[in-house]
Amino acid sequence: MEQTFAMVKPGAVQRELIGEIITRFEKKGIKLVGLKLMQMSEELAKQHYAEHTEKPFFDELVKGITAGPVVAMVLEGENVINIVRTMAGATRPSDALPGTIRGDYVLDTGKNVIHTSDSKESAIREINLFFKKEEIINYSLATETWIYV
Ligand code: DAT
Ligand code: MG
Repeated sequence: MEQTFAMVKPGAVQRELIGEIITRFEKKGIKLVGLKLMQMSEELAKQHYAEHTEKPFFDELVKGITAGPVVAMVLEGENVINIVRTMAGATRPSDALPGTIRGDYVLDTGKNVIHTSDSKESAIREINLFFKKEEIINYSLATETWIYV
């Protein structure tokens, strides 16, 4: 089964949106297989956002993601990489549709409440960056037979 990485950013923790965001994934039928509240170091932030090193907003990005605790998670389900990304909504607030997390809670690109992996390669890289193997739990949910054909 496919896995992806998602993170409730510091602003969303401060706005008390952790439950709201996780609830959306649970209601969709996506399984949480890894979950932790943590304070990211500057080093981890730079690694996580390595693809953006040369961008003009990179320093602001690192500062923002380390400004307070985040909630990191590994989510599992069919096509979960694309589905979670779609549920998060577009990067640009004016493109983020209502019903998506960003569409419902974001006005500024720099305070966009959630991170989600954008590809299979990113998902693997990010899961390994944030979670040890033993922190990812393999288990069944009784509801799975009602979620999958
Ligand atoms: P996403 O988080 O949708 O994958 P991204 O990978 O292009 O978006 O950028 C990472 C984060 O950087 C994004 O969540 C918010 C910030 N960001 C992106 N573009 C920005 C911009 N033009 N100005 C300020 N921050 C930006
Ligand atoms: Mg991205």
